[in-house]
Amino acid sequence: MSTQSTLVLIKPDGVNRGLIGNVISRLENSGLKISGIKILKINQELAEKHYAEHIDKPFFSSLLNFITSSPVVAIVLSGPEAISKTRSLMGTTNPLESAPGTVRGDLGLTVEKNIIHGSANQVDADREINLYFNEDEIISYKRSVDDWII
Ligand code: IDP
Ligand code: MG
Repeated sequence: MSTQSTLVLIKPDGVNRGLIGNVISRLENSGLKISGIKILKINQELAEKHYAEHIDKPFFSSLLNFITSSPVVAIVLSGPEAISKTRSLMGTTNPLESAPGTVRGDLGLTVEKNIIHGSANQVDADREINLYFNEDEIISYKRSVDDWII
């Protein structure tokens, strides 16, 4: 078990549907800790960097339109195995196949508008956190409840 940090986005559909609180509750309830949080509108340049791995996919331009269409909430989430734990709380990419109890399984219906992003691995997490946050925007702190979680 290693302590990790991961980047989460509540995508434009989640923000516009009023699901920010719902999604954050799910993440917080797991015991993971919010160490950075902001609302921002992703511009074209940031979107291209964020989704660079998908540049050749047929859905790339639609994905960029979607992710830049309206604000997102960006979160740095930290804790034991935060990267894979967050991915399992999110559910699989296509909400129609995501398990009930996951963010996408409970709240989504289509593969593009799937509410949440979470970094896939350690390399992506480090890269993505750097895209959205300056060092002084990430706060390391202890909660008294941590002793009951970790
Ligand atoms: P992930 O978000 O579960 O890691 P990726 O395969 O990395 O999934 O895809 C990034 C994002 O691109 C997805 O979350 C979704 O919003 C969008 N996407 C993925 N596959 C498709 C598709 O087949 N059609 C439209 N959009 C897609
Ligand atoms: Mg991905």
